Amino acid sequence: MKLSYADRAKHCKNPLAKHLFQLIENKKTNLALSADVTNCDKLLSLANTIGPEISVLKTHIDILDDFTPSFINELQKLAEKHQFLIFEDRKFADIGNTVKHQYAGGIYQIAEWAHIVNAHTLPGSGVIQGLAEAGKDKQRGLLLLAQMSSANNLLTPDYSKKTLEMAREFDEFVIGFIAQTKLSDEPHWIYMTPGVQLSENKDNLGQQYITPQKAILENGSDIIIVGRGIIAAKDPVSEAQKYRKIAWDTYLQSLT
Ligand code: S5P
Repeated sequence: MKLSYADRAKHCKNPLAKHLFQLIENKKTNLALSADVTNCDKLLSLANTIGPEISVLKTHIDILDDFTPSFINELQKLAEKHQFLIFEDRKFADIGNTVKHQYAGGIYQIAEWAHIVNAHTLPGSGVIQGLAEAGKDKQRGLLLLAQMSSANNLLTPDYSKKTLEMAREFDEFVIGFIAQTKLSDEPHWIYMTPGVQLSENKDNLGQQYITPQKAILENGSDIIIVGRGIIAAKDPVSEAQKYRKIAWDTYLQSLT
């Protein structure tokens, strides 16, 4: 029998992973919003209106045209108000020393505000060690990219398997994976799946979509990440509610 999110919280070494499982269970939402807009006010407005529907809000801070440090304070207030975690989708992919600076410093100071970040394992485990040096004491969590949604990507099954092995070495900081399918039955890993829309679809730049049902029920994902499926809809709030209900009902179905 599949464990509930609440049961899985008990297996986590990383306090943030524990908190996220509990948050999902309490708020009853396994939906993440990918808030890929280029304007701060637009992002804050999405966070405020869709915040009640989600457990995680994913940002690409470097696509904002009008970023100022005060934007972060506003976003943090909304994360507190609506109880969601902030995931900066930075996809770190360099040697440990460089990613440590990219994570902690620069104009974005990501480690100060992003509960979750992600990294490619291509450079080897130094990328995880470098990020852990800047994030572990702040009780942050790292997701490793084990698979991607885009066509012709180079993340082979062997690469995914080695990514899982690397994660196991650093299971106090790594909380799970960006993946299309679950990689193992260890209950503490959190699987977040992007490339999700209501129908199997593609965009014209290589993105490939699967449905929430396929992601959660067939592929064993925990959290679906939805961007344009919600933000490009006529009514993003009601669309988010629709995705939330489908994702939660599918999770409940997966428990039976
Ligand atoms: O494999 C991946 C990994 C990620 S993090 N495929 C992805 O699409 N993403 C991200 O998820 C991507 O950077 C974008 O922010 C989001 C998908 O957006 P959508 O509009 O296609 O739903």
